[in-house]
Formats: sequence, structure tokens, C-alpha cells
Amino acid sequence: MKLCLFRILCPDGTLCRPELEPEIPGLELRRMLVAMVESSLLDERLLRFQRQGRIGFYLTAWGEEATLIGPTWALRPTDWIFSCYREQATALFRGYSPRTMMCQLYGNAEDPVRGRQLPAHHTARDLNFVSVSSVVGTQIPHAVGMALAAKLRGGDDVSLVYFGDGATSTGDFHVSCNLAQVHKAPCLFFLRNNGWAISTPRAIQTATPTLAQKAVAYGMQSVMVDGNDLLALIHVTAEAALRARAGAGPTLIEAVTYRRGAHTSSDDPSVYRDPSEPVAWQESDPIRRFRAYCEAKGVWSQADEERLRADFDARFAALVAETEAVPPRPPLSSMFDDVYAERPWHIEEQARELEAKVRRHGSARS
Ligand SMILES: Cc1ncc(C[n+]2csc(CCOP(=O)(O)OP(=O)(O)O)c2C)c(N)n1
Ligand SMILES: [Mg+2]
Repeated sequence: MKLCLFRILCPDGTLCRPELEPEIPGLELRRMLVAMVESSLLDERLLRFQRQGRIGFYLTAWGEEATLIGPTWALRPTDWIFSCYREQATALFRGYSPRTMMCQLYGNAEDPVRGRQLPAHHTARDLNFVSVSSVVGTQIPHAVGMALAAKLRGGDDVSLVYFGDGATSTGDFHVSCNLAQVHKAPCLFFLRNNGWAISTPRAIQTATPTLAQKAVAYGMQSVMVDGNDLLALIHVTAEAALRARAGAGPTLIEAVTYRRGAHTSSDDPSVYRDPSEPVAWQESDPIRRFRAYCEAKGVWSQADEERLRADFDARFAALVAETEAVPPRPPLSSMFDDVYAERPWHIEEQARELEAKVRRHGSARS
């Protein structure tokens, strides 16, 4: 078990472990940098949209972008991802359509979950990106179950589950660690330790010096990694996935990072957090670090950055126009869908009753 913070890139973007530098093609380095920058730009725009009342709720991932992109890059597209709720950029990086993302945020007629989830609770069945469950920790046993199912099927898919430091205080986390290790489930427990669980700081979340060491009690492998170092995250995820595919069981990856923004659009950290804390963490910003690395490798430049930002603005404006042209609500009748594979008689009856009422009284919904 490694309890020191594993790192390949120093905060200034130079290599502190050159012997571990992965061989990644320049185009892929660019693709990951673009995904991280776009995540941060989307967060800016969409938080503003929440303030304008265009969407009801939003979660930013400022400061945690590397944790969303690196592990996903290190997996195969067929592996399963169980997200927490801050992993919008992960879904997009896997191929989630920006239009679907926007429709989900608006809860409009093209929202794949038909307005039944909070905004920013994405799901993409075709990408093995499983629906967000915002009840803290509940996605962890789901991921272990999926990993066990993959093993029973005889393939070598793995599942990766994102969760936060707060989730390590739930029963779901502990039963999942135990079950996964006993049955050698090919599951990667990806813990984004961002220092806060809404207003609860890491220091009073648990009495152990690290979160990674919780794995010891379950006989599970663990590693503590700099969560703002994209290359280190790729390294530890690839290593854990290799072990899991080989039948060696799960790994707990504690990625130490920082939640620079508020918990959600409904939160105000100024009432519980020293404002100098997020400023201090800017020093180890994951985007700044990886950008410096890419610039030194000659695969990114200031001109590229400017082009990306201008292009993003144009694409985002078009996306908003497209989204706002979609009917604003899912059809009323859709409330009866998706619960049963075949509608039972009592649901049919309710659907007919609703139809008759709407015919008689009209509908307030568009
Ligand atoms: C079972 C349960 N308890 C409480 C909440 C309210 N809640 C939502 S997010 C959250 C904090 C989670 O913090 P963490 O796991 O560190 O994830 P982060 O938000 O920092 O990414 C809490 C307490 C909830 N959604 N579910
Ligand atoms: Mg947290």
C-alpha cells in the first residue's frame, strides 16, 4: 500500500518522475486538455444560466477536472462508469452529446430522463455511463454489482465508481469495500477527496490520517494520488484496471484534490469556509499544470488556447439556441413510461383517466 502522494507532474508542469512519463500521442494530450478547459468554461456558463433561471440547479467541478478526464482516458470505452454527480465532463469525454447534456439540464422534451432527475444528473446507456444517484454513496454497491456481473459473464470489463470524501462515511462505502475484496470484484473505487462534503471539512469527516488507509481493513489495495496531476491519475487508474482485469480484485484510489467552487448552485461556502483556501489551491490547478506540460511538449500553444475559447463561445451559443427551440417540457403522458416493461392494468387505467381529464379541462403544460 502506498500512502505517500503519488505524483508524476509537479505543480509547475515539469516532470518530477520522468521515468514514469507515459507515452501518449500528442493528439490525445490535446484532446484531454481541451476536455478539461471546456469543462471549466461550461461550468462558468452554466452556473450563470442557473442564476438566470434558465436551469434549476447546477454543480461545478472547478479544480477537479483532472479526476474527471484522466481515469476515463485510462479505461476502455466498454468499461462501466458509475458517476457521483460532478462528472458531467466525464460523460462528454466519453461521447455524450452536448445537445443531450443541455436538454437534460433544461428538463425539456428531449431530456433522456424526462425531467425526473435533478439537472446535471446525466445518464448515457450507450456509453456505459450509469445514471447519477445523488443519494450519497449509493452508486458504490451498484458498481460492485456491475463488476461482479462482468466477472460472471466471463469478460474482462471493469467498473469505476466516482464518489467523494463524504461518501466514505456511509455504510454503502464500507459494505462495498468488503464485498468487492472478498469476491475480487474488478471494481475501481475512485475517491475524489476534494476536502469538503458540503460544509463538512475533511478534518472532521473521519479521524484517520488518510482515506486510502480505510482499504487496509478490507485487505484491499489502495493508493493515494495527487488528484490534480492528470498523468499520475492515468498511471494509477491503468495499473488498477490491469490488476482488476487479471482477477487481482479492486483498488481504492484516493485522489487528493480540492473543490474550488460551491458544493452546488444552492450553496454559499462564504458562510463556512475561509476564502483564502480556494485561492491557495489555485497554485496546483490541474488545468494549469497539464497545459504547461503540453506547451513544453510542443503540442499546445497560446494561439491554440485562444482559438479553443473563441470556438467554444460560438459552439455554446449555437447549442443554447438549439436547446431553447426544443419544447420546454416532456409530454405529460410520459410520466407513465419507463417504470414497467409492460404497463399493468392499473397504470393503463390511470393513463386513460389523465387523458380524459386533459381533454375535459385542457393542460397547463405546453
Ligand atoms: C444519504 C445522503 N445524505 C446526505 C445527502 C446530502 N448531500 C448531498 S451531497 C453531500 C456531500 C457529499 O460530499 P462528498 O461525498 O465529499 O462529495 P462532493 O460533493 O465533495 O463531490 C451531502 C451530505 C445526500 N444527498 N444523501
Ligand atoms: Mg467532497
